[in-house]
Amino acid sequence: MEGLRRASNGTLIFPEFIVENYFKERRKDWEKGNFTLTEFNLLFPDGNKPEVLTETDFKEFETKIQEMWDAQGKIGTEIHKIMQYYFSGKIVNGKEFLFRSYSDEQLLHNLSRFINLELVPEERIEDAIKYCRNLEDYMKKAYNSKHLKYFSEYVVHGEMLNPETQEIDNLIGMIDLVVLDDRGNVHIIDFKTSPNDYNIAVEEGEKLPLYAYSPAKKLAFAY
Ligand SMILES: [Mn+2]
Repeated sequence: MEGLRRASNGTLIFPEFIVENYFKERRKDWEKGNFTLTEFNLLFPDGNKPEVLTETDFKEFETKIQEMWDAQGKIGTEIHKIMQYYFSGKIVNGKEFLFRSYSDEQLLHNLSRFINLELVPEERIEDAIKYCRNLEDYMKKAYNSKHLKYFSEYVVHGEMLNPETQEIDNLIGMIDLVVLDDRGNVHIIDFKTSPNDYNIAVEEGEKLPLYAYSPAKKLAFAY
């Protein structure tokens, strides 16, 4: 798998996340004793940061952070699953679950059977359900439609010219949610999950505070 490149100079359109580079950047801060709040809570759960940090400490930090990312990735996948089931339902042993038409209570009960509750506890599933209901209402208003058709995990594929090799490459991708409105317009929705709350009240004209974004996503663009 390769990222898309600019035809003009062959550089990647989206920066690639390179773990070694990320930790090289973070290490500069750590050596000065600077940790993000997330890092501090993860690496020093008792609240005590040692005065002197060793090579062994830094290696351990990297392992712990990578373990946290793995867990967050799995949680993100479960959340995407909830959204998918909500909009498209699920067929199990020939029985169709039309989650969207259920009451909130029924929905929670039935969804919980298919979600790893150790990764996503029931309260978070409830949040996700609320989010889906709001998204549905929002889309109906925004797209000025009474009935929307949903296509989850929609696979798209096609050919493109690879500017580096001048050969035709096959591209394949998956869209989280394709929505078809009353007038036949197609809308593309991509779900994003974050361990931090994006719903922070911000004064009009003010920027979202930096801590609202995952430091890893932010730093991917810094090198
Ligand atoms: Mn997504």
